[in-house]
Amino acid sequence: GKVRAPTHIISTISDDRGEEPCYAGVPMSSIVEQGFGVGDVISLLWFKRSLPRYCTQFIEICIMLCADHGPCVSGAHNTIVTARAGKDLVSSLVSGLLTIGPRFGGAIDDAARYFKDAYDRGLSPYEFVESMKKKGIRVPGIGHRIKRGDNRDKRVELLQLFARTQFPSVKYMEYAVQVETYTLSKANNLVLNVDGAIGSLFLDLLAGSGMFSKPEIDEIVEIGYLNGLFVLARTIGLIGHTFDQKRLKQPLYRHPWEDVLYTK
Ligand code: Q5B
Repeated sequence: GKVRAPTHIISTISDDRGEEPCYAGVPMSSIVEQGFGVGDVISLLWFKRSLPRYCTQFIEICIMLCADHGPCVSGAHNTIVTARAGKDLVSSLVSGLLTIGPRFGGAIDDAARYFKDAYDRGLSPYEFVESMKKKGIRVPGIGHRIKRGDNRDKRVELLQLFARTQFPSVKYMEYAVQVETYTLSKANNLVLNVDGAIGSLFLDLLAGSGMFSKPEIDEIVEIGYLNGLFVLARTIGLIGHTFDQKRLKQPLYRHPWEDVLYTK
C-alpha cells in the first residue's frame, strides 16, 4: 500500500496547491463571482463554514464600527508615539495592537464567557454582578472611560438595532442589557460597552443561527475567537494613524514634564 511520511503540520482552513487557492474548500473565483465580502471570508477562515447573510453583515458592521475610536485611546496613542519615533508601519501597528487586552478592546471573549455562564445558569443580573464583585472581578463588557448612562455609545445602539431586527433571538444581549440596568443603578459609567455588546450578540449569533452545534459553541467561547474581531477592526484605524503621523511629518514625541506627578 501507499506509505505516507508523517507530517509536521496539520491545516484545515485553506489550501493553495490547486489551480487556485481555496478558503475552507471554496475557490477564490467563487468568492469573487458570488460577490462575497470580508464577513464571508472571516466565516470561511475562522469558522470553516459559510454563514447566512445577516451573520456576515453583523461581522462586517462590528469591523466597521470598531475600526477606530480617535487618537486618545490606548492603541492609537501607542501607535502615534511609535510612528513619531520614526518606526515603520508594522512596528507602529503592533505597538498599538499590543495594548488590546482585558481593559481595552480585548474584553469581548470574557464578556461572552461570563454572560453565557451567568445566563445559562439562570443567575439574575443582581446575583451575577454581586458574585463578580465578591470575587473581585470587574464585569467584562461593562464600563467605559467616556460613555455614561446619559451619553450612550452609539456603536452599541447600532449593533443592538441591527440584531433586534435581523437575529432570530437576542436573549444573551437582552440579558446583558439587564445587567447594564443593574450596574447603571450603581454608577453612571457602568454602561454596556462595545466589547460587551459584541460579546453578548455573538453568543446570540452562535446560538440562534442554527449553524453551530452546542459543543462547537462551547469550543468557540472557550478558545476565544471574538477579541479577533476587535484586533482585526482596530488594525484598520491603527494603520490610518501611522499614515497620518507620517503625512504630518510629526517629530519625536516627548511627554511634557508638567503632566507628570514626580513624587517620592
Ligand atoms: N468599575 C473600561 O474604567 C474600564 C467596572 C466596575 C464592575 C466593571 C472599566 C473596565 C471592564 C473591561 C471592559 C472594554 C477600564 C471597554 C474599549 C474600547 C473603546 C475604548 C475607548 C474603543 C473603564 C471606577 C469605579 C470603580 C471600579 C468600578 C469599573 N468598571 N465595576 N465592573 N466592569 N471594564 N473593557 O473609567 O468602588 O470606585 O473602586 O475595566 O469591558 O476598551 O473608547 O476609550 O473603541 O477604543 O477607568 O471603546 O470599566 O473606571 O477604573 O476608575 O473605576 O467603577 O471598580 O469602583 P474607568 P475606574 P470603586 S471598551
